[in-house]
Amino acid sequence: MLKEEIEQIKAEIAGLKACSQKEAEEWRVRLLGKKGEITQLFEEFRTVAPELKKEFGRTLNELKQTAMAKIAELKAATEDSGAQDGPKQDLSMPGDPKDLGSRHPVSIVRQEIVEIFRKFGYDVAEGPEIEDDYHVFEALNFPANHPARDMQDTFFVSAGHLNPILLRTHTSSIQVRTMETVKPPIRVICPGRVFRNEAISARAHCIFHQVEGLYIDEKVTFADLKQAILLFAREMFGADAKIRMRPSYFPFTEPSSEVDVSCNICHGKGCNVCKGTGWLEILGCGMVDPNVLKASGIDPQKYSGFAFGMGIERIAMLKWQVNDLRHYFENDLRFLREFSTAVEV
Ligand code: 2NM
Repeated sequence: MLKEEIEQIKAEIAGLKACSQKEAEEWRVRLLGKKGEITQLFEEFRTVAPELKKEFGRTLNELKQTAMAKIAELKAATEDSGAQDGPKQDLSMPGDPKDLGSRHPVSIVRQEIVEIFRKFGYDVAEGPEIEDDYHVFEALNFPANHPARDMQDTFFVSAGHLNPILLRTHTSSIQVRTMETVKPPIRVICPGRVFRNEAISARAHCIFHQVEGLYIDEKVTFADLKQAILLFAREMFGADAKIRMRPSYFPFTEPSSEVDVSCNICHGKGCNVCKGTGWLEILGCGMVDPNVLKASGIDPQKYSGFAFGMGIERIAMLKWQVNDLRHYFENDLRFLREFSTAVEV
């Protein structure tokens, strides 16, 4: 009797199939649960004659092992397939590393410059990269036949008009737009991309970035300009930075000046970065020409102001001793990764 039952269950186990974890578990309960078929056989086994116990005991145990192995197999096979069980994930696996990248050196320096002037009370203004001749040249006191108005130096979008459309060659056009719309006092800093028709070399590119500043109020003097630039240089290049001013010329300022900062590498002793002079040129500046104020509707009798402009790539080259401007535009990861720890991202 017992023998027949064992054979029957053995056959049943051999043909077992399950489509899900749930079904496999139902089979386990049916065979090996408290009231399961095999469990019942162990009950019956108690009544078996002592001389047969050895043999039956062995077959019964074998049956139990076979059932357990089969159930384990069914459970393993249905592990990933059961929609009702949800997908199985190994939560101990390490995550996918994400390459976050880092800020571009030009962005790092632009942000540094802008933050310094923001601290001084300047607002930040931006404007269009595609501009008209009026805002880039005419309102800024560039004479009609100034070379910058030539095709050689400026990218024209549509020439031949009274007021041609062009790519701005400096961000001063933003300042013109500010003067047109804001009543003094004006304190504004204008970062942006500018375009000049230059042959690309280690020192020049046809696209680069500028930050220009403008300060207009009653009784603004050259002494205010000098102090603003000195404080900027100390913030940017260190508390011991010194500046010197050389006379220069720009159409929109009178008088005009170029500014050098003491070389922060050799501290004035002379090295190959400052070419032995102890000084590095950082920006141009001057007192806003009365014609410029007048053109934008500001009374030069009542107001005066100073303006300044600097190339961001140039400052970044000095800061990190980069000797070729083209590195900033080529996006070579070996170069960009050099700056990944320069600031928090
Ligand atoms: C420079 C140098 C000197 C400048 C002038 C003006 C404006 F709009 F007020 F006339 N904006 N920026 C200026 C003056 C820019 O860059 C080397």
